[in-house]
Amino acid sequence: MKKFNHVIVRRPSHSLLDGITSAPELGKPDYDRAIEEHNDYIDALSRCDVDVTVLPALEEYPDSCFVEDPALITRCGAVITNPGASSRNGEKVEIEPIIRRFFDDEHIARIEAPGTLEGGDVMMVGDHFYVGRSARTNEEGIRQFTKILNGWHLEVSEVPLEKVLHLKTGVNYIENNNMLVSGEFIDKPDFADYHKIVVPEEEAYGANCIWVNDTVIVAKGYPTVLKAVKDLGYKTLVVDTSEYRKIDGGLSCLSLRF
Ligand code: CIR
Repeated sequence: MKKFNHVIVRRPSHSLLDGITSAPELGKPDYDRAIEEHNDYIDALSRCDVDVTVLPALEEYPDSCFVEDPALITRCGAVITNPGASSRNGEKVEIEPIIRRFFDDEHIARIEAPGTLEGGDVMMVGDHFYVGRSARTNEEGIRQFTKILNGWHLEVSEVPLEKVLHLKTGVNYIENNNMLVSGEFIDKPDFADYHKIVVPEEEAYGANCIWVNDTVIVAKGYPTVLKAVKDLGYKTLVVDTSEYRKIDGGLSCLSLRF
């Protein structure tokens, strides 16, 4: 099934080494390796029947390669978010002109202060959007987001987060009613009706897979996840994201898919 036509990615900057991290014990990302991994990521996406827009690096924003966070794109329109991390907030200004290449004024909405929201907290399941209430996405951001999406006849429901950074850090929908769940999401009633692939604790990072037009891209080094996805009959591609993991990033954060 072809659902996505476009993907937007942004090249990692040298300042990536100063990206926000909750795991300093993993060390700083290696820039050259991060570039190689980014090339492989673009290559994998290019094999999924989408056109890929590659944006230049932004040195002033260390986390700006995580292009999923400053915008959220639906089949009805785009939302420029208001990132809750202060060092990332200006990324919304940088992404807007790119979104304008694809959507006119009537189909672009914005989350305004005091509302905050980051795209990593939004998971699309058809026309239903789960939004995580997190350290980055607040109640007012969710209120505005719900109003915007309801205006486009799309549904929204809130999922409170307890431990992880973003909703999709721990739960990801790979179509056909299949959902990868780890940690705090395994028993959440919100996801009771899906076919759940329960990701073991030691592979929790691997729960962040992306479905792109019938191919599931899986992070390198998570064999249980890879096998479970393959067993469901999906085509898979594996991409190493080791350098992005060091600053809490993963496969979904590195692109906007629509
Ligand atoms: C941050 O803390 O904002 C970045 N270091 C990682 C962002 C990951 N984005 C995502 O999960 N959508």
